[in-house]
Amino acid sequence: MDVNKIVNAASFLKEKYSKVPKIGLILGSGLGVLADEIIEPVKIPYNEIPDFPVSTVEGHAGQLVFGDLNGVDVVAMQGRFHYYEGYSFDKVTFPVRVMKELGVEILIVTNAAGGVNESFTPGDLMLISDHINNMGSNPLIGPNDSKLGVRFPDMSEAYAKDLRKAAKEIAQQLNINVKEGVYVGNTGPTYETPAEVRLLRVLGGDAVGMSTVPEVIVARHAGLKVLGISCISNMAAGILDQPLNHEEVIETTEKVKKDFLQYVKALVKNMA
Ligand code: R1P
Repeated sequence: MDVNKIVNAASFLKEKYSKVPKIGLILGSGLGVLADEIIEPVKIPYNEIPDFPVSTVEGHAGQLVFGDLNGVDVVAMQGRFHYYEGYSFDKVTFPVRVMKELGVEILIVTNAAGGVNESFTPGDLMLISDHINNMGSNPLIGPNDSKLGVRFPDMSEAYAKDLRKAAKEIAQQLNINVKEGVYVGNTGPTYETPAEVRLLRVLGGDAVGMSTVPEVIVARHAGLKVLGISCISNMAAGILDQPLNHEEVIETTEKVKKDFLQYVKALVKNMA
């Protein structure tokens, strides 16, 4: 990871938005609507930001949105990058490095995920308690720049306990039913086979997707606190007798929009 590129991208963004965002949000498939809630938004398309990749997946708009979300200065990624798009892990996680450089302290990472835990229902929100890196590699492989973080980062609390505790309390106050579980990150772009889903369940996975894990590893390396939320967009393969497709993923996120928006806005306010 080239520190100069991180500083350069952050300097470019600081010229467009002079306040310091305290919270960064990565909005998953179909969940980008949250950025539309930002007041007086400053929107910067990814293709204008030096060294930023561009979004290629449906449901990922492809811009950074800075501004006030429920009284808090934030920066939101309306669209994320995935390893299966052909981007290196360095590219996939570059925005997290840039957020850190901008002054972000807390990262809220969201995604659409398949339910592996059979007690889940499509449309459930799940707080990520932990993750399993099943992507066959790690974004920190390569020389370590100690300016960015330590060589061997601790991952015993990848998703901050205090943030999760507060998030559970807020869900109760809002009367939103929020599950908790382990997210498994696969590379995709294929959805899993039924046999793979059975394996992931044995391994302790509750939900599965193709993102989040590299971003969270880099966020922890950079010293950011992380809260993760999955939207269970469908049941993973083999649980229901039906094929999976991305349209259904987007449709389900559309259905939970109201709860998701209300919940994340309340979380942001509480964190500030
Ligand atoms: C598959 O439908 C897509 O939805 C999820 C998967 O990771 C995959 O990209 O997207 P997000 O993880 O970006 O929410």
